[in-house]
Amino acid sequence: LSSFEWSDPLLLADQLSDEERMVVDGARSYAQDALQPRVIAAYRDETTDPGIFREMGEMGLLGVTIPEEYGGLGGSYVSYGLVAREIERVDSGYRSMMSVQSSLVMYPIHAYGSEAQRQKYLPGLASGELIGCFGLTEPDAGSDPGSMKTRAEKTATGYRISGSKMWISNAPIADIFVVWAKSEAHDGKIRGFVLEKSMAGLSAPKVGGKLSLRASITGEIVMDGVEVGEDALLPSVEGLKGPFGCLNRARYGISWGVMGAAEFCWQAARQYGLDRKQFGRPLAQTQLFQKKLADMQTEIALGLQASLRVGRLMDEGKAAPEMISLIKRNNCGKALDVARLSRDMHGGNGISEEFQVIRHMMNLETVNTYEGTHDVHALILGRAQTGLQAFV
Ligand code: TGC
Ligand code: FAD
Repeated sequence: LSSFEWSDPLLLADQLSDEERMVVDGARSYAQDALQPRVIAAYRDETTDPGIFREMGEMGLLGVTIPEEYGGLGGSYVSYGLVAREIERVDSGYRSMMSVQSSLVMYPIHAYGSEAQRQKYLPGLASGELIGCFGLTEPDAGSDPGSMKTRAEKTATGYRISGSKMWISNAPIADIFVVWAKSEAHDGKIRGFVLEKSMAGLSAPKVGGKLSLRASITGEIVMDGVEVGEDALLPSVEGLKGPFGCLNRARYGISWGVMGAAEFCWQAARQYGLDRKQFGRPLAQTQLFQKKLADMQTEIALGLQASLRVGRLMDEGKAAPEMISLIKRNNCGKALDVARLSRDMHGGNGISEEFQVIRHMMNLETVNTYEGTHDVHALILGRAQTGLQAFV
């Protein structure tokens, strides 16, 4: 038998291809060299630097799975997940910026857009020259997006869109808005539209007062009779399966991302326990401390294996949405447990920004809620195994 590698207990690194390992190295050095030094102040001051999109674009971290002809990397879903893990090791808000751009803006334009829409938007989104956002949630339609009120009325040349979206990542700094509305010209079915910042009647005020995900700006999208041409409609999808097709990708990426945040919290707790002495010995030499470290290591190792498995299935075209619910739900819940334990194991220092674990803990509260709450994913899995719908 080989020796045990405590930081990679199931040897995930050995399961990656050379290309995937290169993606990890690039994403890790960018995240640690460029993002880590600014995150403490960005979180404290609630500031989002739009330049981060251009930096990520230069590093090839936007649209990892989008073909190269549109500016993407043409990479695998496993590579996309590995990028999410490295970025979220620094902060869930930075991963949010990356995953909205990649899975919720570039993916629908590529998968459901016309060739003209792809040519017009994807290269700029891939380079980070353009910033995108995704508007599904509304003030009165969160877990139940089918009850949205936003409407698209038919006009002589296109559509007039009215309604408001709430809790939209990137919205106040976005150039491109992928929004979902019920379209009267399509029997009231949900359709996707690509709006641009300069359009009359469109505004995106910032949502203030967030005590979580503070390094990622969040806004409303207010659409007061926004007039668009026929060319703003995403032609190739209708119904809720449009936004859910995007959410499948983003939820999958989140399952990797939160394991990055959890790894940070676990490794910080281990180091703290080795450095800090109480009762004449390192905290790490106590049974309770070691039990917590063992729980963290175990959940992270299992969570990463599950994400890798689903990623490989996505790359083979064999993944089902329920698999993604399983890993999104479980990995978010476990990451939150790990962050809370790490906060506790740091004692008083655990509440200080300097030690960073409380920032991860606060962020993970959001990640456990967005893209389908922990309980909503339980209901999806409950329905899949009983055949009984418990939402309504
Ligand atoms: P339901 O009847 O289940 O389905 C309606 C139609 O949608 C299809 N569908 C899917 N298609 C592809 N992938 C999936 N995962 C799908 N889930 C459903 C389904 O086949 C059906 O199609 P059709 O052709 O028969 O009409 O719909 P429901 O209204 O009963 O939905 C219930 C529920 C709870 C599953 C769903 O509404 C849900 O998942 N709610 C959670 C909402 C959510 O996740 N919102 C996310 C907003 S975006 C966001 O949070 C971004 S944060 C990003 C960041 O900053 O990182
Ligand atoms: P609700 O749906 O009102 O849920 C409240 C509680 O009720 C939850 O615990 C939920 O699990 C529970 N619940 C709901 N329905 C049921 C049921 N049937 N049975 C039992 N329990 C139930 N949305 C976007 O469209 N784009 C974005 O970019 C985006 N970014 C976000 C960024 C942040 C920082 C946050 C906080 C949210 C973001 N969201 C975004 C919105 C997010 O997806 C929603 O907040 C989420 O889907 C939950 O909706 P809600 O907040 O309306 O909660």
